[in-house]
Amino acid sequence: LEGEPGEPLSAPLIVVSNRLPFVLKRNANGKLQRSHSAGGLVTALGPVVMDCGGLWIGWPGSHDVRPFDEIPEPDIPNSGLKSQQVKPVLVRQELFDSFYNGCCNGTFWPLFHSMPDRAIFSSETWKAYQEVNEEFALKTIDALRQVRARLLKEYNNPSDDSMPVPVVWIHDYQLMLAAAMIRQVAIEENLACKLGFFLHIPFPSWDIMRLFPWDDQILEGILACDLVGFHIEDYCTNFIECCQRRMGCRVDHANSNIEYDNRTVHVRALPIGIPFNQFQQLAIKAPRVMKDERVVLGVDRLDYTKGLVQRIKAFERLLQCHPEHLGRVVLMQIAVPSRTDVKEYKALKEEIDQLVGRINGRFSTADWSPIRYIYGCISQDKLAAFYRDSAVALVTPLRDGMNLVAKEFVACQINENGVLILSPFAGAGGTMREALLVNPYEIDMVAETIHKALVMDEDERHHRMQLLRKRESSMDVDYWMASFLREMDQVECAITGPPSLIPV
Ligand code: GDG
Repeated sequence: LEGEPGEPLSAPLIVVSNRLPFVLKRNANGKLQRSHSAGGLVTALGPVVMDCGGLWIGWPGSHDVRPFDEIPEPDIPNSGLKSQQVKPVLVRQELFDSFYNGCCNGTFWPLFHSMPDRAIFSSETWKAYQEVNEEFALKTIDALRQVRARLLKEYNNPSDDSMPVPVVWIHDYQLMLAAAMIRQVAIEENLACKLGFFLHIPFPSWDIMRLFPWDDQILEGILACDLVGFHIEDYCTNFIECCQRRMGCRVDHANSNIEYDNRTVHVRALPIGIPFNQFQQLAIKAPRVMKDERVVLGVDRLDYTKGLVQRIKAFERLLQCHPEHLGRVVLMQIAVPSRTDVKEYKALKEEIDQLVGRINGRFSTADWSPIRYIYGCISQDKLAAFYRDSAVALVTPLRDGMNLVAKEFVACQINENGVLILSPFAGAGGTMREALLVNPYEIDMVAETIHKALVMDEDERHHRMQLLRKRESSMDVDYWMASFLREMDQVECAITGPPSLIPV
């Protein structure tokens, strides 16, 4: 992406995501400070945005930021985006809550995970969703104007063919309408750009999607993009079918392209990866944190899609049916608090608290308890040590876009001793074929699969883990990002017209 000196500048990238790659907080003196977030997306995209002089648009994680506040520079030089590269979207707290807790997490999260009974359909929160998407779109338009002004300055001739076309990359279910609004203004103002969208959660089937009263507007929003990426083929198929049946789109199945509004929308399966080397290095360095016991590990945000209740019940069934594991094996479940102000998440926490208490009461002895349950977040170093030293990882969501935990476990398995148990209902279940796949709803079968993993011979464990590690190390998060941007490169810019000569 980065142009060599003397070469034309490569395409500036504008990333649009619900959250900025850091959180803004005030310190004791009332000064705004950045606290860094260590997610894979940030690690992969941050340096690209930095190097191409791009921009990142998102909510700064706090309502305590006045629009005129400067975004503070990162404390460590070169460790993050410059303040001019960040455009915070600031929305009234009440509106943001209605958008985020209401529409995003109360409607789209359950619906897109094929759990329509949990979804709330409300015209009020839908309106908030539209308004907040508009705010993001307006900031993106500002960013496009800024980028165009810079390009016009750098290229003396505005009709120079080698002038790069800015790429806008929108992320996830919080921002499914933004592209339509961006395209409309970009056409009006002749702001050449390419629009891309990646959905990090599953895309549901037509039968589920059609339950949403304003499904056509969502589809229109996504179809405003030139490139649409999903984790796996199944989600592409669902999206394409929705576009055919609801919007009457013509589809070129052989090339996975949709014709819409006299344009071609490219639909691609681009499975996300993790920063494999980073996790592997953490695992090499991290000191031991566990005692001499065999650990079955679960790591999840506390969310009903992750199948925690079913998993804990399956572990109970294991102890009941295979008492040889009593006193020897421990289920270590890390549950990261998530969406704690939503009623359903509070109820789920209570259910898990009770379940863990009952099972520990049933099986514990003076020097052993079957379940170690951590409700909280642990450091990445510790997490890497847990991944490295566990005998089994239980990744059994009821539904999950991809699931990064399965991949991080594999990256940290430097001794190749562990076994991955995986749900076929996670995107990862489609590619991590050497894992033991099991239906999370079938509790007896999950118990038997844990048993199988615990007694699996060393050769088989090594063989499976080696293959899993090989795939994830080559298809890491950088590979994913480069694949998306390569696809974008091949897409034609549908907003043509020579750039305006009037600098904005
Ligand atoms: C969405 C989609 C898709 C967890 N506990 C701790 C901790 N974590 C980190 C893990 C992992 C991340 O949280 C969870 O990622 P997942 O992929 O499992 O799940 P979602 O948050 O639901 O993410 C998902 C993903 O987007 C990417 O496209 O795979 O399907 O739902 O990275 O490491 N990190 C630390 N301490 C913890 O206690 N430090």
